[in-house]
Amino acid sequence: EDKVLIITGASSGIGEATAKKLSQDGAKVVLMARSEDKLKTLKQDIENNNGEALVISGDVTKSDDFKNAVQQTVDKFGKVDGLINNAGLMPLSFVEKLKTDEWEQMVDVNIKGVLNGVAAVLPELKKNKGGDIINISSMAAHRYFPGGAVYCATKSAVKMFSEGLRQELSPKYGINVTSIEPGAVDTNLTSTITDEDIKEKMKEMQKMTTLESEDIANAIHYTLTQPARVNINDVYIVPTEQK
Ligand code: NJP
Repeated sequence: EDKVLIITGASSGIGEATAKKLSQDGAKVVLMARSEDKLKTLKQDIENNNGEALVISGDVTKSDDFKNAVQQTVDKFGKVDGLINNAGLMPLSFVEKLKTDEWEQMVDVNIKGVLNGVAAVLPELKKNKGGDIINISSMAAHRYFPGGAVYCATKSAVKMFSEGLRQELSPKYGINVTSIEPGAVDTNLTSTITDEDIKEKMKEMQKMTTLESEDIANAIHYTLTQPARVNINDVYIVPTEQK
């Protein structure tokens, strides 16, 4: 498909796998994250497989970075068809440890990052009279897990914001909105955890067979390739071993 799609957090994990999957199917992918070197390597890889990609070094917590990303996308490809709000952090900890800087980071990236993205891209999607917004929420939007009080709260916010967006935008502008809610996926997401108690608990979890980033990329691809009349509201996808 000939869609132009901005993917945040494209420098690793789910974002990287999604960029590869969508570009293999003909989408022009705009790779946004802070690690420019990793994005350049990914762009090369995509181009080696006959795909097209644009690298945007940017921080989703900065609304100007997002506005710049949208402008650069329009300059290069002439339009924006969709946004995959995937960038996220998960520095889990128990609330009583009061790791307030980490709470703030999660609120900034996981929630404000999504809002910044929608604000930047919406004028373009309205102009096109259609498009796709895919927000990566989590299984954590449905249930608490140890150390996840703040993370779960941010992902619940993303899920509910997605539903509000869908109801406001889908009937009026034909902009389809989806919340993707994965269980455990084998990525670098746990690398931001500083709480030693949680790191111990994570070792237990890591014995479980998890999903691969490609499984989520496939779900995103499915969502994006439905006819315009179909809105996939939520994709709740977990490893078979996860309760
Ligand atoms: O994690 P990881 P995932 N501005 O760490 C980027 C959700 N999820 O692929 O800026 C811009 O490999 C960072 O890039 P960089 C999860 O909550 C996951 O698992 O270069 N980008 C990197 O590319 C998250 O929303 C699981 O450091 C920023 C990316 O985010 C999404 O899946 C389960 C940024 C993180 O890649 C992708 O995470 C679940 C910023 N300020 C939901 N800060 C799971 N893995 O189990 C970070 O339910 N990034």
